[in-house]
Amino acid sequence: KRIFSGVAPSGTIHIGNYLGALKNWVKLQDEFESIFCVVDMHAITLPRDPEELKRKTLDVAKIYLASGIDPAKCSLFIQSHVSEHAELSWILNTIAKTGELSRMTQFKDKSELATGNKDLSESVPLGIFNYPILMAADILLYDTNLVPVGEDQLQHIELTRILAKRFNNKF
Ligand code: LTN
Repeated sequence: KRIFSGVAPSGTIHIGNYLGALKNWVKLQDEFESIFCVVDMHAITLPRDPEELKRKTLDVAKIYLASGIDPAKCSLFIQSHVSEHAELSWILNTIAKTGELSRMTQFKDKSELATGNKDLSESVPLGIFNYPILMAADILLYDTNLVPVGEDQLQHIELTRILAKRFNNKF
């Protein structure tokens, strides 16, 4: 079985990331064909300073290594270095629906944060809206069987399943 997971270099990585995700991944890499990714394209849904993004991207990679993620046991890479993530994301865009994306609770929360109000119709960056599609592309690109993520990501995983089924039905 193959697993895929990623951390975006957006905030500062902290002990919660280690306990919640990385510690678990270290064990999983012995059991599964593991793909771990620094999902830097997920970090540009809000404006970032380019130099800082570069630094944080490498910081996340270093923290993977420091936590015991072993490149001899898994695949470890930076999302933007593999252009197929963006390419599949576009294709999945063509079958996703605005309604289902609008219902994502993380979209609603983040939009409110970005705009400071509840009127989501104006000035919400499309990247926040599309975010779950890029995540679906990450997962589906590798025919992933299992995706170790926190509970806050369940809705995105469910959308991934829906998009995969819809794609297979249509094509
Ligand atoms: N959205 C996830 C990070 C993420 C991810 C992925 C996790 C991006 N792409 C693919 C698993 C699989 C988060 O915020 N934790």
